Amino acid sequence: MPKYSIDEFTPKKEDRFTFGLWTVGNRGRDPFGDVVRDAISPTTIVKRLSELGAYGVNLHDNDLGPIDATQAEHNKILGEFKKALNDYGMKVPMTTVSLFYHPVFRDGAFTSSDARIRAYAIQKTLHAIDLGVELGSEIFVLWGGREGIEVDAGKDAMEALKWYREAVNYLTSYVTDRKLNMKFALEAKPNEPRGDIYLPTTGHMLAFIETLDHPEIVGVNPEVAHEHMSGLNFYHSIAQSIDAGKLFHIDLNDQKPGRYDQDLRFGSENIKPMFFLVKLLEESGYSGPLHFDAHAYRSEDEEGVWDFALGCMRSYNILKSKAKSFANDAEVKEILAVLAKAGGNDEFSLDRYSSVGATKLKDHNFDIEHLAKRGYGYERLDQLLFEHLIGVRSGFAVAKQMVAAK
Ligand code: GCO
Ligand code: MN
Ligand code: MN
Repeated sequence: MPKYSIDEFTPKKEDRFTFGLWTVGNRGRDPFGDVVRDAISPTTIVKRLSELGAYGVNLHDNDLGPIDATQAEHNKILGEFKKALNDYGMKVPMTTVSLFYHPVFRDGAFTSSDARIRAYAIQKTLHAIDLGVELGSEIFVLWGGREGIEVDAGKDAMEALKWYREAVNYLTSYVTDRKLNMKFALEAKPNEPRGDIYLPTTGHMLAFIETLDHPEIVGVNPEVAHEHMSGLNFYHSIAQSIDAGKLFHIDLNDQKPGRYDQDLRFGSENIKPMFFLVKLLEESGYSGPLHFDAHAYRSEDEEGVWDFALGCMRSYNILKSKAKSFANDAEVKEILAVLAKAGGNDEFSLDRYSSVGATKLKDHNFDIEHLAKRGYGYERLDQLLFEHLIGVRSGFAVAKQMVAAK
């Protein structure tokens, strides 16, 4: 018996859902305890995710095979993996590189104080880019997990940024020189595993990108958990990324405030913020992959892992449907229309400066006492949103209202 009936929220390939091999493959190891689940082979992951309705899988260079695999071992693993992708109609839209797991990266990769390690990190990334190209990926994620410090006395932050920039410039030059169809997406995180990580938020990344040699092929890969760790509003970070034309990829998951990086099932904690996120992604026409960088609770066995994966995708589709019904709710529309009308017209053409306009604006007498008195109606609007999300105001109630409003 299927656990969930087939309904409008059942994931489909067209939904563009992807998971990292490392996400469903997470074995539950944490700093206090060992693995709790057996390894699941990449080919099984491809098969099971495809059956659940996912579009593809993403991977680090070392997710497929160990860092010290021989060429023959590597070819064998890659061959089996490609066959599974083909058999189950799965894509690999994004590839990334592990610059954090091996002890050689204990003081960072692109920002290691050791020039040999900085060079090795670039070499490892060049090979990972080649692997991504071979698998058909068009996005390469750079997550600088170890690019940071515990001891600022040991590393000059200006110097570290310079090394970081040199590395990204080297990689983008490689891609343009070899005419590879690959763009980069930089992923920020404020801390963990380092005490402090350089370029800690998506906003920092966006500013950094403008200082690069090839900014046109570099964007961001914001992660819900990471922005929430910084206490930021993820929806706002995504709006700014889209506004800058830089939302190349996204890491969906969830996070309780003030905790370590939890990478929880999408929608499991912050329902309202995730509602606005999904609404924005859908309404803005974002067409990249919807990637889940999350993992099942440590309490779960393998069955729980597939429940987790299906849950991520269903929750996205449920929020997508809620976003539509909220936008179409007659009462919500009315409140928004009243709000827009009460806001007056743009009689000063603020979208465009002119000298005459500035003189007119300077001379105008605003009745700020009157303006200061108005209320905005946000209480009622937010309560309607709550009722939508909780499910007491959907379907029938909204349809009835829409009829009444005609
Ligand atoms: C984290 C990170 C990682 C990266 C991934 C890609 O949870 O700390 O998000 O999961 O996204 O390793 O490099
Ligand atoms: Mn994370
Ligand atoms: Mn991530």
